[in-house]
Amino acid sequence: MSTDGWFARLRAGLTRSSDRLKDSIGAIVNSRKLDSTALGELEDALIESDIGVTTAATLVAELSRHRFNRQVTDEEVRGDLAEHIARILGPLAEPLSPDPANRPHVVLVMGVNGTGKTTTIGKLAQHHREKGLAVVLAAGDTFRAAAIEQLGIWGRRTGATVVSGKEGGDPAALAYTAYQTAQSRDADLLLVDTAGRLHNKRHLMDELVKIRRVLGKLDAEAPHDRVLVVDATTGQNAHAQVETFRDACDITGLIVTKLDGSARGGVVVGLGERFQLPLHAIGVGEGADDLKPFEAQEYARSLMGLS
Ligand SMILES: Nc1nc2c(ncn2[C@@H]2O[C@H](COP(=O)(O)OP(=O)(O)OP(=O)(O)O)[C@@H](O)[C@H]2O)c(=O)[nH]1
Ligand SMILES: [Mg+2]
Repeated sequence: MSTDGWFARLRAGLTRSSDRLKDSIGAIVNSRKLDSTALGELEDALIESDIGVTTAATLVAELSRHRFNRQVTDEEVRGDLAEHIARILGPLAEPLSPDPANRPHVVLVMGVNGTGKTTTIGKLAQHHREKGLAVVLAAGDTFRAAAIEQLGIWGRRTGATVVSGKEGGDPAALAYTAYQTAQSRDADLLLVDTAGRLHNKRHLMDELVKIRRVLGKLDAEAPHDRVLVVDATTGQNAHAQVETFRDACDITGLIVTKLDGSARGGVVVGLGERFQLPLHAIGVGEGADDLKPFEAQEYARSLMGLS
């Protein structure tokens, strides 16, 4: 899809977030001076949009440096905020790109239940298949039979090879087999799906650590990317998820899904500023083409309802 098309889609997807911000910023600013009361109210509005307490304070401090006690329009305020947000997130925008030296390049995809892991793997498979890469998918969520079937559908749809085992099987053993399959086929990319829900969180983390350890036996650097998928609609809860997975699984980057239609699209800003992890991509729908590389300026302007 063209860049313009994507931008329009993202802007449409973030409408619920941006409308809320537009309304509240409009009501606060509405051709009055940007004094400390107005700045305080702006900070509250940013917090309510899930940007996060610390980040909202940073943004308002920046705004105050340039505009304190000046007469401003709400569009100027949104423009300034978008610029500051783009500056925070710009250095974090880093597409997921398999290193051709890795045969295969292994991406372990993690996240709590329902965030969009399996769908994201399908979208990544689609994207890399279109670029001509040989892709293998490992059905590492052995907890549910439906999860194995769901990945199988993505495999058929994208022409990726799917390696799956029995329901209840050992995911680490499955990942091991999938790696061997990928290697024997000289595949470029191995995407490993994992369960989101197990008997408890400890169990889940232990399992992920084990998958990582087993893959590391085949290639000391594998899994090369350890990606956490978070769902934007969970808002501030996403922070706790990043913290947990970072500590247990040493995650190397984030993908944020469901930015379409969420009123909590601001969460990306706070996550970026706080964790300083690469933002690989964002999900803006359920379809195969609905994953796009993260672009800071495009996102920031969409969030602020600017074209
Ligand atoms: N609107 C929207 N829906 C999405 C997006 N990504 C995933 N979904 C939907 O979210 C639901 C859950 O997606 P899955 O990919 O099954 O999530 P999962 O993390 O694999 O879930 P578990 O395996 O149960 O942990 C599905 O209905 C997806 O179609 C997105 O970017 N936007
Ligand atoms: Mg899944």
